[in-house]
Amino acid sequence: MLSTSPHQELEVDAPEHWAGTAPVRILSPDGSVVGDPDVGLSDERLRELLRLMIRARRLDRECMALQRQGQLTVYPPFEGQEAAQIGSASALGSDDWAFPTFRELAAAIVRGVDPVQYLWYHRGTWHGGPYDPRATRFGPICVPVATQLCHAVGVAMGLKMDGTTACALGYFGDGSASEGDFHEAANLAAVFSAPAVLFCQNNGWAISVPTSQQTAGEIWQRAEGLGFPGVRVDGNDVLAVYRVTSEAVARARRGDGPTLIEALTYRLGPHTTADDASRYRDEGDVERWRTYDPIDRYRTWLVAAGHADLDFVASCEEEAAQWVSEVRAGVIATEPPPAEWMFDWVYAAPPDILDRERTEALGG
Ligand SMILES: Cc1ncc(C[n+]2csc(CCOP(=O)(O)OP(=O)(O)O)c2C)c(N)n1
Ligand SMILES: [Mg+2]
Repeated sequence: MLSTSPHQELEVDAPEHWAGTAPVRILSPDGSVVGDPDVGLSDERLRELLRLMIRARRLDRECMALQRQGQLTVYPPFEGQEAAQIGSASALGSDDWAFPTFRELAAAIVRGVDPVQYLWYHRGTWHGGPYDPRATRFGPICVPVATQLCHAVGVAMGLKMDGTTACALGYFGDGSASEGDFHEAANLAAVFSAPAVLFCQNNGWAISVPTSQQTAGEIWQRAEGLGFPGVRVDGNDVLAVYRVTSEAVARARRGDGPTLIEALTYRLGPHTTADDASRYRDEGDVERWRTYDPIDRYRTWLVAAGHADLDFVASCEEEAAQWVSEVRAGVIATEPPPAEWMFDWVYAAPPDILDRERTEALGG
């Protein structure tokens, strides 16, 4: 039992190793093993985690380049957060839902979202619904911070009312944890025992505000006050992230309610391509976090433990390079939609000013 509420006889069933303040960790930054590495995945699925992380990083860097070349309007990079996103998204089943922020392209890849369609959002080709969220159960890209947690908890409650055993995972950041929507969603999830996983990627920053100026306490510990378990995990350790998320998903499926996960990670890049992070942070911190690289750590272990060889690693790199060049070509080939779509589907009876603008823009 991790916590009890003094007001209700609320018993919380959570894995023993969630207790304590040290983050759950299986692999050290140098790839050595400090926890049980058997997370219940076959060799093939263990290799898949590496393959996906390599793909994700290549794609993220390509997106930065595409933005600098004028092919994307703005882009929020996730470099450094690959393990947090891929470990967590890989723990979901196809019936589960995920609700992203604007920085979860790596999680989107795991869910099977078409990356070209995803990037239409950043190309400014569509107003915000580029892919069909129902097809992969991956919610729309969500910029108003923490609002997606309300969607996640609402869907989780719906999945429960429908009598399914599926759950909904909502991603959010350290900065989003200060929003009312976080508290409201978390409290509602607790009171209704919703099958929800609230997954915080504490990447050290909310644009230029460091976590130390965001909260005086620990984000994962807020769960206890709301009556459900919270757990802190090394967010750069893909195995540990997979394990705690799987456990949270299992709790949700059993009907034991929500879990708050705080994955400690780091945003190696700028907030977005519109941000110059050198104006507010020390390059030394970035260099230090590079030594905690999630991909290096996992690859080192995977090869040392005999789950993969160097040929496999090389094939992942080659395959990712090819895949990313196809995504690039798909993005560049995407033409803007017809200009009249800007005016359609807003008003049944458009006001005069919109009619005038329509005539001005389209001619005739
Ligand atoms: C409701 C709302 N307020 C402000 C913003 C502007 N904004 C965009 S991202 C961001 C910081 C988010 O930080 P965090 O939740 O830590 O996520 P990260 O960017 O680190 O992934 C802010 C304040 C917004 N998008 N939505
Ligand atoms: Mg953040």
